[in-house]
Amino acid sequence: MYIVDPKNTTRPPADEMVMVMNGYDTDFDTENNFYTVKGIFNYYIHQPIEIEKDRLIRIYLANMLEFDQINNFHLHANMFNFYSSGTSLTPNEYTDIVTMSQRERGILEFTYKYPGPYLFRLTRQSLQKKAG
Ligand SMILES: [Cu+2]
Repeated sequence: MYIVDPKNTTRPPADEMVMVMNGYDTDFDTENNFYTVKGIFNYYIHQPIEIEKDRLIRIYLANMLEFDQINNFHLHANMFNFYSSGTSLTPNEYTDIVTMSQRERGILEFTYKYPGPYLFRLTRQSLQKKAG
């Protein structure tokens, strides 16, 4: 994924990640048999992504699905600001689900206040602190 920020503007500080939605046609019948985020089927069910409570999270999301015309992404127990194509600093909508056509991209921004069985596991340590 190639990210281009708007010229002369900056988004607020956040822990950022890239998510690419795709699928696998394992029997070559031009229909997907498995759907994934970042390539590994059901990976985040057992390995939730660690995020910091109340920290702004930014996901650069791309739908690279083949064969299916659309795909969607949703959060559990939370809402997010969605910036279609990521070309503006003003969100297009505040929602808990976004439906994207093939090759569509966008940016999600959200925070989590409460722990729960999500795609994300809340921690007190941010991703940036761990990386540094
Ligand atoms: Cu779900």
